[in-house]
Amino acid sequence: MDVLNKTGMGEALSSYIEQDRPFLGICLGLQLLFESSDENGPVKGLGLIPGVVGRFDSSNGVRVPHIGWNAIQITRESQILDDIGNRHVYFVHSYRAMPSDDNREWVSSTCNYGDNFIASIRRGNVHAVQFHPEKSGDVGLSVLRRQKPAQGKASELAKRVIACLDVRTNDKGDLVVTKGDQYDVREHTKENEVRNLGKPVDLAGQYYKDGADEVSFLNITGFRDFPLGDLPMLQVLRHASENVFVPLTVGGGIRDFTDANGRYYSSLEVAAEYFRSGADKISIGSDAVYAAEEYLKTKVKSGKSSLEQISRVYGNQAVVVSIDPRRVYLKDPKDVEFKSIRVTNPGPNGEQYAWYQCTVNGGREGRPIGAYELAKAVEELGAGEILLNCIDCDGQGKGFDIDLIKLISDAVSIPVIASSGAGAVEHFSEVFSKTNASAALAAGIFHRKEVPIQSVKEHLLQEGIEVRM
Ligand code: 1PR
Repeated sequence: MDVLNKTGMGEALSSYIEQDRPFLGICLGLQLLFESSDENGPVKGLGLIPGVVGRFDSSNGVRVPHIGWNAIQITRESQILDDIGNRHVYFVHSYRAMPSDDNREWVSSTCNYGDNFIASIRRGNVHAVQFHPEKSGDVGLSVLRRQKPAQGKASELAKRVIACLDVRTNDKGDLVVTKGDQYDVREHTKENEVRNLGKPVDLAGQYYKDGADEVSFLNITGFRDFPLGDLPMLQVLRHASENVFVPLTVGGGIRDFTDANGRYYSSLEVAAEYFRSGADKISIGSDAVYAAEEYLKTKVKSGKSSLEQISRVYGNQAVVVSIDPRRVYLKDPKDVEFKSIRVTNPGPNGEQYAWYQCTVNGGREGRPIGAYELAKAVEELGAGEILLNCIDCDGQGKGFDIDLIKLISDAVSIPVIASSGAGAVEHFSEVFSKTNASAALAAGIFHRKEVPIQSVKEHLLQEGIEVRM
């Protein structure tokens, strides 16, 4: 709104819309039509539609931000949305407008998430949607192209299935998708080369076609190769986003950095470059661990960490924190000051307890903080979502670490993505039935074509778990 007001565009837009000229607002493009918004505010909107944009209330039992594929209920003929009432569309936001008697003539669909909020509005040629058609796969594209989408069945927020591409430069200098066993990505051969499972842009395009609900790129050597010096990664994002119409997340190397010539780059600049290149969300690993340690030590939010700065500027729905914990078995939970749990499967020496130690630099260094403490701290610092890996399970194909995922997904009220260890379709239904994870991510089984994404979705559907088909 600041920019629109400063440039005179606010007034111009208002008179354009008043004249019923063709308009399509997306996300904030819907919210700014209202009188005001509580986000970073109150901020005055264009005031064309009665109502105030407020924050979701997590005491209604929902995780905030609202991230993922949800169903919408068409309430009135809207021309562009009439055919998508039974399909999932992609939302990512913490604030929403509510229907009321005063704005009834505008509301064309609603969505249920804790309460019924406005999913779209229409009056004459003026349309706006809270969800992202440009990220809603074929259904969203059908809205933009004014075509009829295929039939589907959607009733609530779907559990997401995410394909993850761990990316790094191999010894020949090519950027490849690789995959580790407990984070070790080198082949155990004489050459000891980096495992090469394909090209990042090609695989991302393939997973989009196969039905992935999101694609994540993790620049796994970002902690040592500064991403803005690593232009291929930005190019990967640019090319991938030309053909992938579901959300893209990118992580690796998001931190403040001073290069060899003494030029300083802020983490905000790194994130901005990732967003400009096509990322919808960025993911922070090591730097979030340092920020959480500092916060727990000082009990003060400095506002200076990459996590706090990026979430302040771009909103917490755009900031994922990626956690790389390692399980440490304990004989006695009192042996550590961190949160420990009674494990389902005892350790190698019959230990009944474990804590989950956070690591940095791709699992190379253990830190004095547990996954539980980290998750709660980063939620307070502004993370919008947690990507929960587990070094012990990574690449093992024996299933997710249910104990860990339950611990973390019960501890926070932001969405948690379960990661590491998927080896069969049953592992996905297990994680969704036994924990409060909002999404499950896998890498190896998709790269090696052992289990197609479609089979995961069909299995979940059979098990009565809502998914986007
Ligand atoms: O610390 O901010 O530079 O971020 C680095 C990022 O790179 C972190 O998100 C970290 O998780 C990731 N990373 C670093 N080293 C590795 C490695 O494997 N050597 N990859 C790595 C993490 C874990 C998952 C993996 C799942 C699923 N990979 O992303 O894809 O475990 O695998 P599976 O289904 O095959 O079991 P920073």
